[in-house]
Amino acid sequence: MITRRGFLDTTATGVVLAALGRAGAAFAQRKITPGPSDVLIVTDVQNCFVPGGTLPVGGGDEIVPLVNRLGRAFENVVLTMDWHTPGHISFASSHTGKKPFETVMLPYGTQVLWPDHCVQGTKDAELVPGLRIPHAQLVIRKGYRRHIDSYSAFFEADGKTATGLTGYLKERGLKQTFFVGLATDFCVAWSALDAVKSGFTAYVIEDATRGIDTGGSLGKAWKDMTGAGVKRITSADIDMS
Ligand code: VGL
Ligand code: ZN
Repeated sequence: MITRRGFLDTTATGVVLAALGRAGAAFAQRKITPGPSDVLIVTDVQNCFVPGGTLPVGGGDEIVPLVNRLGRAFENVVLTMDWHTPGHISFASSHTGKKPFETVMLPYGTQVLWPDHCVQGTKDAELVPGLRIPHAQLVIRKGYRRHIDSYSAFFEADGKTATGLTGYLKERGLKQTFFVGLATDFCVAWSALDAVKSGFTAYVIEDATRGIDTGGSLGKAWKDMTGAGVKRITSADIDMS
């Protein structure tokens, strides 16, 4: 649900805009008030991706308070978890002579290789203890097949094996997806791109994400996302009052 603040707005912002006159009104930011068909998708806020974890994303822990605040503004929240088998194909340790952040060619395409991370059932794979969104309704685990990775919460890395999230969101009448979490350039970007492909509107709340940025991946991810129609916003665009 999108509301536009007007001249008759009696909030502090409205008063300031009224004082600025027409010029001010032109800059009036529309805020998004999350409603019943909006869903916040909290991507992989797990111990593995914050400092101290096995694949730490710089500043990954810094987003947690903001993610919690955003969570309170959304009645619908889905959590995702990267959830790999031991010896997963995305681990450099599964490929002789390969080091983390190198790539290999797999039947489904190029795979970046990672340190062993988010192994099923380990402390490393748990949601970060500071994450407080008790009303989250669904946890989607992904990347749980040994021979196929899944950055996206919608489709595994072959681009066609569905996780079930599309059906879940559609059956619940959820239409606008808002992404936060880790990492901007992998699981957040791939999920947001697939959300658009599956017919959802997709927003990425940039200040509630952090990127890995290996080999130019962060710049490429934003280019791909904005090119596909993913909306790049910040938490200031969301009405959290
Ligand atoms: C992720 C690399 C490997 C992510 C998951 O959550 O962005 N990145 N596995
Ligand atoms: Zn992974």
